[in-house]
Amino acid sequence: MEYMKRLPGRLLLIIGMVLLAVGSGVSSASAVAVAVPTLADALEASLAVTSGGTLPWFPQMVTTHDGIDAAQAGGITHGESSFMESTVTGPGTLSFWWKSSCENGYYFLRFSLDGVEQGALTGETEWRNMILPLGAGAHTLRWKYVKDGSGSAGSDTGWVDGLAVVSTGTFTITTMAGVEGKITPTAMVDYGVTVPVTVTPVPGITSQRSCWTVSPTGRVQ
Ligand SMILES: [Ca+2]
Repeated sequence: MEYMKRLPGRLLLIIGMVLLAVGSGVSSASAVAVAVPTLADALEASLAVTSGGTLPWFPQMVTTHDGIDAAQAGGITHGESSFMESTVTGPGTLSFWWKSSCENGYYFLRFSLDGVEQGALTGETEWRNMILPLGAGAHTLRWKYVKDGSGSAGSDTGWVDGLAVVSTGTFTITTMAGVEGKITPTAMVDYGVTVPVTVTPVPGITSQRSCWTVSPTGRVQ
């Protein structure tokens, strides 16, 4: 079997597990999480994510970019705000998806990096991808949904999904211990490069639980 993969990160691991489950005749539903315990999980981020303001952000599974889960701003009222924050380490590239549904020109979902606004959404938008270069060192990310003194429109909120910070450089794909099949190549690949991956099951094995990791894991958040 040949699959075209985009690397790296937890998404790769999840997709790999799903594809292998499908290939072996096992239901793919068993590989998809049904619970969303934290904001970080909803964002697919191996980061500490905090929230504050009048009401905090929360994970939900209704409006998402990845079809699974996303973070949503708290249900605030006029003159209030709800923010979500995280700290990441560069150098690398920051990427996330965001979307708003609110009164155009009056309510805003704003994103700031180290206290400097990098962009804002207002009105009804589709999911949009924000990509920013990160310099070396620690950086503070903040998404803030802000309402003015009156009016309301749409779902009256904002969402964020698929938060990732990827270092520049190359990564190694390595099959995990206990594998019942083989994934090739085990090779160095550049982030953002799509490569064919061949999955070879062990003869006689009908239930494959193979998966793989990307290293150095400490550089993929
Ligand atoms: Ca998600």
